[in-house]
This record gives sequence, structure tokens and C-alpha cells, in this order.
Amino acid sequence: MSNITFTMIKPEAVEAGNTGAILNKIESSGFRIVAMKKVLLTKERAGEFYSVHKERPFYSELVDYMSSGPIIAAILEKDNAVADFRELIGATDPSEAKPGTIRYEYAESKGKNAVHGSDSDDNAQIEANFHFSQEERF
Ligand code: IDP
Ligand code: MG
Repeated sequence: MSNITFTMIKPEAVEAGNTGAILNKIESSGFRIVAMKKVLLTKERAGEFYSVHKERPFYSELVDYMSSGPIIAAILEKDNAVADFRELIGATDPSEAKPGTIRYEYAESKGKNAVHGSDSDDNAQIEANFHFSQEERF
């Protein structure tokens, strides 16, 4: 079990001014911020990040959306980080997310769902490496 996960605060949540509230919820839930930056992904970078979904019907919508405005990318550390963070963010579709979860509070829709969270330890490493060098982690 690795103790890091990777997250992005997605464009609509950044645009709405919810960055601080979401980071507060993340830190007060016991996650430590190891690395963080605000970045505008090109379509190409967004497409590469989500390439595992390239056969899904929503892929081009997802790539357009994730490159439509700046995101906050971060590596988070906690015991059981991947599973605990998935619990904190809630279901992909906010109409199915439990009250108190980040997506319940801040997501607009199944596509514009406020935050990303890695789904496995392997993907947490891949996604963290996609956005950050070792020198950017503290
Ligand atoms: P997850 O983010 O909860 O892990 P995934 O199934 O991995 O959900 O999908 C990745 C992202 O693709 C979602 O967070 C959401 O932004 C988008 N997405 C997933 N399903 C749909 C859909 O049915 N319509 C539009 N966008 C979707
Ligand atoms: Mg996923």
C-alpha cells in the first residue's frame, strides 16, 4: 500500500473560487500536500492524462473540458491515501455522492465534478509523475 494519491481541482471548481474551500477540506481530512501547482493543460496533455478513457463516449468532452481553464494539480500524502481520498471525494456523479463529500458539495455534473482522485496506487504514481518531478515534492 502506497501512501500517496494524486488530485486535480477541475476547471469549473477553480473558476467558481472553490479552490481554498476544497483544499481546506482535504487538509482537515488529514491529507498533507506534498506538491501543488496551478496549470492550464493543453488538449494534448489532457488527452494524454486521460488516455485510458479514449474509447469512452465522453472522452472528447472530457479532454475539451479539462483543457478549458486552469486546474490545481497536487500530490497528497496520508495512510491509505488512494482509498481514503476516493471516499472523501464521493461518487463520479454528484447526484450519487454522499452528503459531506467534495463532489456532493462542489460538483456541477457527472462531467464537471470538481475533483479528480487516483483510482489505484499504481495510477497515483503514474499521475504524480505526469505532473511533478522529484524536485517539486516536499
Ligand atoms: P472518476 O473521476 O470518479 O474516477 P471515471 O469513470 O474515471 O470517474 O471518469 C473520469 C472522468 O470523466 C470523470 O471524473 C468525469 O469528469 C468524466 N466522466 C465520467 N463519466 C462521464 C459521463 O458519463 N459523461 C461525461 N463525463 C464523464
Ligand atoms: Mg477515474
